[in-house]
Amino acid sequence: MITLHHLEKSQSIRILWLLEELGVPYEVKLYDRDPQTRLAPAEYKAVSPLGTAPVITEGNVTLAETNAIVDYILDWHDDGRLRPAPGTQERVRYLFWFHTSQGSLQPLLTNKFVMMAMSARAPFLMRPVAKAMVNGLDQAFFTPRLNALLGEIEKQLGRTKWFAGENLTAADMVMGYSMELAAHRAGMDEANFPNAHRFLKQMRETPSYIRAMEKDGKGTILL
Ligand SMILES: N[C@@H](CCC(=O)N[C@@H](CS)C(=O)NCC(=O)O)C(=O)O
Repeated sequence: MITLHHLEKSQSIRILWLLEELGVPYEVKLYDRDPQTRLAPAEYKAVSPLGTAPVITEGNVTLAETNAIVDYILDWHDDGRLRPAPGTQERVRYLFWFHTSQGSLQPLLTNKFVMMAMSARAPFLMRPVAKAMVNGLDQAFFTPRLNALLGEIEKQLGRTKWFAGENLTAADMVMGYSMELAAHRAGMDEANFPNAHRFLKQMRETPSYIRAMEKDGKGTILL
């Protein structure tokens, strides 16, 4: 049986949602973040070589990396709904958004926040310099790339109910967490991104997502 090692307020919520949606038997082990560092605790880091969330274990398999875990679970438990068939337009959109989430959107968001936090924590006298460097990088790199991506998200969700088409797929499950983050921390507000916010509402009202949030038990997925 799959065990999901679930770190609070982390990308691991996507795997909890996937398992709930598929209705397969699984076990969940809950871990809180270290209160000082806000990173995963030592017992979590001991589970996999990378020490990052999410991680699953099953028999002699230990697997990290969100999208690898999604594909592993779907390889065993795919009921034909969550990965559209090859050769369809849904499949093309699915591939793009499934990989865009972890290949572009999430790294842009994570790196931007790490840079911001770094400049805020710089020693007092260095802070103006650190802030100027981070702002320069943000304007030149993070903001233009993020804006282009958020614009594409908004257009896609103006055309289709979910990312790949009219039905929920695993692309929505991985995009969902990054979308919450973008809405709360990267200026993806409702006035300018109404389709993205319709998606978020629809996600939060999906029964399997509600069950995943109940299992998580923290009431929020954001740090
Ligand atoms: N690309 C990795 C990123 C994993 C990652 O950075 N997870 C964060 C949680 S959102 C984490 O483990 N943070 C705690 C830590 O680094 O100790 C994935 O998709 O699994």
